[in-house]
Amino acid sequence: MLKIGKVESYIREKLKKEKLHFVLLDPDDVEPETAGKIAEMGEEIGVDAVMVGGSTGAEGEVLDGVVKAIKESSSLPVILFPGSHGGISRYADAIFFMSLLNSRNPFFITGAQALGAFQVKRYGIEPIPMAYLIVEPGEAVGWVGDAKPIPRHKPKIAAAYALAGQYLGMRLVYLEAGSGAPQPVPPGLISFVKRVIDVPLIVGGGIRSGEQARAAVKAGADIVVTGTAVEKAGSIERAREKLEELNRGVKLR
Ligand code: 1GP
Repeated sequence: MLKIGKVESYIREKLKKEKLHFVLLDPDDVEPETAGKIAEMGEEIGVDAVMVGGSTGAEGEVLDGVVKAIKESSSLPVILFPGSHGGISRYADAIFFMSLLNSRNPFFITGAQALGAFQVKRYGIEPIPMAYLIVEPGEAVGWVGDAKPIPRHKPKIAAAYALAGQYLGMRLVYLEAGSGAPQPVPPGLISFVKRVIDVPLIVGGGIRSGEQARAAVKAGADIVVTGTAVEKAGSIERAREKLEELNRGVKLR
């Protein structure tokens, strides 16, 4: 069995006490300097990890630059969130080794994973096996990943995929509405999935307010991911306010 590494242990330990908030930074949207500042603020505010990735252009030097800047300015774990095997950086701590289970294209289910596996091993990046499920509308990642997005009013389909992921050995399930989605994953769908699976549940896409973050947690999300709301806040000061608001939403008991 794949050993549980440092970052996954850190996540598991923290989850015994509280719900977690991960900030997603897309190297295609943020400069390394800004990424570093957001990570530094995130650490002060109580964010638990930084995810780095995106569906388009988050590769090579651009990706390395952002990962390095985050590592230099904070001690939060940096977890890669790759759009394909191109989304690997040797400077990251861990990688969500994810399979887009509801893609129509085998490349996103096992192909990119095979192409990236040796790189992950060579660089000693910690792989964390994760089932990745796209819920409507799916946004860019739904289109790029050739997904058949799960209808928002069909929680049972989401739960069936999530359970299949768990039975395939994946240790996390991620429900994704897509970055910048007009609405987050519906709370009813989150709670249905949560009732069926035993592994931690991650929810992201379209969460812009503390209230929405809170609603996701109340419905059963163990980890909430926010990206656009912080990245597009307009200034570093506003990004801090937004991060604080979102973090309060996740951490409030
Ligand atoms: C996208 O779930 C993440 O992969 C975050 O989405 O950018 O809408 O916060 P947002």
